[in-house]
Amino acid sequence: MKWFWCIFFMVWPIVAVVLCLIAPSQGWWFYSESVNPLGRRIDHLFYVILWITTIVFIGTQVGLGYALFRGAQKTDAGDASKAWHSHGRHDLEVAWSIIPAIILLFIALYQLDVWAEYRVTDAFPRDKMEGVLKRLHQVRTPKDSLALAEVSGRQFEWRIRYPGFDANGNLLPLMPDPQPTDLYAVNELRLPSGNPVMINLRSLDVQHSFFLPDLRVKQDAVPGLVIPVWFATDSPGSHQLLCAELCGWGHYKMNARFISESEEDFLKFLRELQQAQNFDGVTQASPP
Ligand SMILES: [Cu+2]
Repeated sequence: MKWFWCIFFMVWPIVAVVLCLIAPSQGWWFYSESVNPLGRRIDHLFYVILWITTIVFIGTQVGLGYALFRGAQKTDAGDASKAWHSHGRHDLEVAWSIIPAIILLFIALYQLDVWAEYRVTDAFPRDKMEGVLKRLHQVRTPKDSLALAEVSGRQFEWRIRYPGFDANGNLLPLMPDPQPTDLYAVNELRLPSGNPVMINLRSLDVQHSFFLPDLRVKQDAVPGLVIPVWFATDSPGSHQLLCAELCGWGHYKMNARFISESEEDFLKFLRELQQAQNFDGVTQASPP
């Protein structure tokens, strides 16, 4: 029976390691590469941690296999049914406390740059964002918001507020509070591609989570807070925008689209949105 358990406990780690080796070629970890440059760095962190845990897993399973194998061979005073007792080893216990502490410290320091760039507002790629805004806004002051849209989670949809245009057709900056000129959309977020862009994330009721899986962007929308979130896409495309927080019975309805497009197409979209929003059905030409 001892040999049965020895073999039983060794089979599953071997199956797990074989599955891990097959997984990358089958796309089981990630279905596709991230379209966001920062997302690819997050993927890299994932793989670094995966390799560390794989090596630790193989090491501990080999140790377990060795202990089971030795235990299966030993008997106490000729009685094969009795367990063999060991009182442990002090030097081994010190080693397996210090080594994990060093590994955790390495992971904590190794991911700091990505974390800071993702979450700390001072580390945001401000220059690149300013570049996009300067091309979109003819009139712009340094105090104006870096955000191009405000995204609000609400049971059960994503409400998007864009800045509108002034009387001369110039795009206005996004104000913290709603303006009469603002433009609105639901469940379709459009932003320029190719450069970092920022949104202000809010919640109008419960806690939601703004999730762009293709970009590896996930941020909770918390009632009472305005949270800046930035991301970028390499090229124009259509991506899923989900809510990743179980926020109520209609949580599944918060399945929206994020469309990244050229800056010209983004401005064209805003102008069409304005035309559709201002259409009174009588005096103006019908919107496209
Ligand atoms: Cu939600």
